[in-house]
Amino acid sequence: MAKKYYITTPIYYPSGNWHIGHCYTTVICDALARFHKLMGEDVYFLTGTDEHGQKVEKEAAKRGVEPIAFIDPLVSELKDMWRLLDVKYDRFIRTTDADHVACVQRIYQKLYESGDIYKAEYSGYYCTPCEAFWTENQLKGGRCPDCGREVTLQKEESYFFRLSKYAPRLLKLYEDDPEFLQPASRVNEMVNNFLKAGLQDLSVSRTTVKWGIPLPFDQRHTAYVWIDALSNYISALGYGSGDDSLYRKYWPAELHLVGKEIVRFHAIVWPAILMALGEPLPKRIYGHGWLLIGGEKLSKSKENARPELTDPYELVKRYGADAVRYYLLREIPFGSDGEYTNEKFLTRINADLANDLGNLVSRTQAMIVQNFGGKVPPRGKEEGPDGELIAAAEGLFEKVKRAMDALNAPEALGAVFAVISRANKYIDETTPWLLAKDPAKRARLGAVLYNLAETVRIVAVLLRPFLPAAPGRILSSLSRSPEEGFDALTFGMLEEGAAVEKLPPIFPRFDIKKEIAEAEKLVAAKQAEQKKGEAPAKEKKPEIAFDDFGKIELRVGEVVACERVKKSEKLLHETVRFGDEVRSIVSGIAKYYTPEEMVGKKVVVVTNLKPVKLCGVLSEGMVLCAEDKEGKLSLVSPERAVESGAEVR
Ligand code: ME8
Repeated sequence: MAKKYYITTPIYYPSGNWHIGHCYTTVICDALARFHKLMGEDVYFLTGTDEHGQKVEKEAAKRGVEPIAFIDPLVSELKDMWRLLDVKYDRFIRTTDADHVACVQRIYQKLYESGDIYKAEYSGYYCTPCEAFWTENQLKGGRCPDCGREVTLQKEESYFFRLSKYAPRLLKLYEDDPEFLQPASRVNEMVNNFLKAGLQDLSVSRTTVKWGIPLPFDQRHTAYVWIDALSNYISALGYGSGDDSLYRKYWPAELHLVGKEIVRFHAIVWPAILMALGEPLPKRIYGHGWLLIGGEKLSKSKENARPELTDPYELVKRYGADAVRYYLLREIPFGSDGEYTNEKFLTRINADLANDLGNLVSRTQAMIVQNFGGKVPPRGKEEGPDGELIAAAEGLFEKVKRAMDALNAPEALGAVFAVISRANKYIDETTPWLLAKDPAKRARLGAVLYNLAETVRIVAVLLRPFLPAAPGRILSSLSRSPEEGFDALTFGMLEEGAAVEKLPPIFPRFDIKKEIAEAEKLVAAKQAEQKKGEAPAKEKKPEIAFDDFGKIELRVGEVVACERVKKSEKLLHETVRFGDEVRSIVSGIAKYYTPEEMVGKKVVVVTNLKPVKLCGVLSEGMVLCAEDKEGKLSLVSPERAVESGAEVR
């Protein structure tokens, strides 16, 4: 039976502004999944979106839409990005999927029944962007230790997970199984920063967040987003459902690949939950480094993700999926951070793809077409540097495999490109252009070109996990299947007489200066457009005399009744009391306040405006509001309690 290989990416926050830092984890997972499929293994590759929580709830409310209406287009964008980058997953899970919701509820129920979840009061610091709780000691200068942003003190009734109970087992796990969490530096981080000090029980429910999964035993509470999110790794396989065949087949996962900032959740909280459920633990968690810009994490919420330079859609459109994937897989030393610049990206793809690989392929094809009528020449006798090239090509699979077992795509690609360089050097050593001039050396020319074509074939097969497009085209040009697999890595399988086609350059060479100048131009144009779109600075009104101001009558009124104005989306009709007097007032605030919210509010009203009728309803005054940059209105109210009818001066 084929070996099982279950691999996961983290599930992404539906935040939009996707940048190439986001692509990093998933492109590596895709390369690993493709590699293991080519190894003949039974692979299941999972990715998806993490859709619940306060952040989404707030963003949706800001836009005046339901959370799901806010999320859906962002999820489509993310899926488009994976399609564009040729990422082939087996399932895209959304935490709003019904089967996931049911599974999370089952997990909570089970932990509640076993006593691992209990009710108490929560008091702690919450970082909304990171959806993470911190104790006072863990804060850095009073701020979130992960992102440096403000935290809020929260107190509420909450259910807790007995995380503290699992600290000794977690410590033992790290000791017994050095493979479990990698690289090793992350183990030290977990032990020194968290486990040594002892773990506190974890608050795993909220009453203040409505956009979440209701707990089955207490519907007033929703599940803490990280428990909801981590559960995706088993809910996607039907854990605990009527059909758990995928779970039985694929769990435990071979690898959870995650960014280093979320190792804490994966290496402490997740195994503890699985221990509490009595389920096996994933075999390996790897915390990779970040793509940096100017030394800082490339991040959607920071200014540094300048779209034209870091937008994967733009990059793939200009340079192709193979190039973007190659850069991500080759350039950043695995496990460490790597600085991203357009220059580094272009330099890397020019040097490796256009020059080294592109030249080897085109020179080999051209010489076979020119000298052998586009037919693979006979293999011939081995001599000179042949043995070294053949050994390099034949030994390549082992090197790539060793690197991929260590998840090290840069090393695997380094090995492939070392063989490509060896082959280019072989051309210089054997000088086939000179051999072609001497009819007596035709057999030798044939042998040299055979060795080159066969090296190109082997290299193409081994590039398949990393680059989804070019290797298939190279293989087809040698009359081989574009899907040629790892069972065809023996040197000498290319058949004499097979047709060889001369392809147009597979990777164009880019003029780096010109490309960068164009990207900068795009950024400037986009910024100018954004400026245009911004509301023009409000013109200052002319100065007025105090007497003019004195003509305006402002009074505090209390809203005693309120309803929507029929046939208008904008207007509310309020009945406002000023001492003994009651007035009818119409205001354009229906987008920002419900009629129920308005009743009982004290508002400031201009009471000597000439009455008008709005949508047929009499308005005898104007309620004052402040308007923010996005045009959102907030009522102006007296800061302390005052009687209705009080004058405002
Ligand atoms: O963390 N460089 O989601 P996310 C490298 N929903 N990788 C980067 C990066 C950068 N500059 N920026 C982001 C979450 N990433 C949670 C996960 S899993 C149960 C819940 C990576 O959308 C990041 O490290 O913030 C992570 O692996 C992935 O993008 C998704 O991050």
